[in-house]
Amino acid sequence: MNLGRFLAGLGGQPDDEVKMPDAVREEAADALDARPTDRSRVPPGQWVTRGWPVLTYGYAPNFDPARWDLRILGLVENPLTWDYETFMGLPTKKVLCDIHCVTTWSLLDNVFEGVPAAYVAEQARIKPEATHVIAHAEQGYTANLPLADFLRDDVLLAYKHNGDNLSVDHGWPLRLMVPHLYFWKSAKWLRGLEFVNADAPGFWEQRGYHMRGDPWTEERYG
Ligand SMILES: Nc1nc2c(c(=O)[nH]1)N[C@H]1C(S)=C(S)[C@@H](COP(=O)(O)O)O[C@H]1N2
Ligand SMILES: [Mo]
Repeated sequence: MNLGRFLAGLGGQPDDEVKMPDAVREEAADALDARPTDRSRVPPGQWVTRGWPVLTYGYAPNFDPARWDLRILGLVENPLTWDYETFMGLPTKKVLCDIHCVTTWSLLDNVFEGVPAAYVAEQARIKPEATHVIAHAEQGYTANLPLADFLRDDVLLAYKHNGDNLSVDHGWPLRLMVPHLYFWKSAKWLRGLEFVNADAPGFWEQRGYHMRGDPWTEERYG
């Protein structure tokens, strides 16, 4: 959580952050950490983090808007390739959600903004035989998910978090956000969505993670 935003919420200005004596800053941070956590929002085996860790296999790729595209392919009536400018003009929405990582941290109260997955599915016109989606990211990272999970109205192709553009480490320019499943399903640096008629394990699923990954029933390993 951003201390400036926290203080602004208390009636101060974000600018106070730079002028604030250390003791005051620490007190404010302690007050923030003492906020009671609503345990009913934390799945079993998870603990709440205040910061947002980075978990990347490999390294964050370079982004060149001139070469970037997003492909919607597989079992669709209308395969699509969006360039960066066109994609950024698509309708967006904001989703308030919690993140649950299989490594046991949860980050509550995130506002992500991006293009709804359901909008993408509607534009591409999914064929009735499609049952699953494979998210394709830079450097060959993939994640599989059931079509029904993809089509939920809180799933986004996201590029903003709490009002700011995603950082490169968190997936800029685009990541999938599937808040109701463990976070490895939310592929960073998303470049394609492939609709298929059989489930097939993605990057982490091939390495032992669960094919679906529901945090509430602890679907951690397959
Ligand atoms: N392309 C790509 N997407 C990825 C990953 C990755 O290594 N590469 N890691 C996954 C895992 S295991 C997690 S927990 C989250 C971490 O996202 P964060 O670094 O923004 O916290 O991204 C997921 N998406
Ligand atoms: Mo993860």
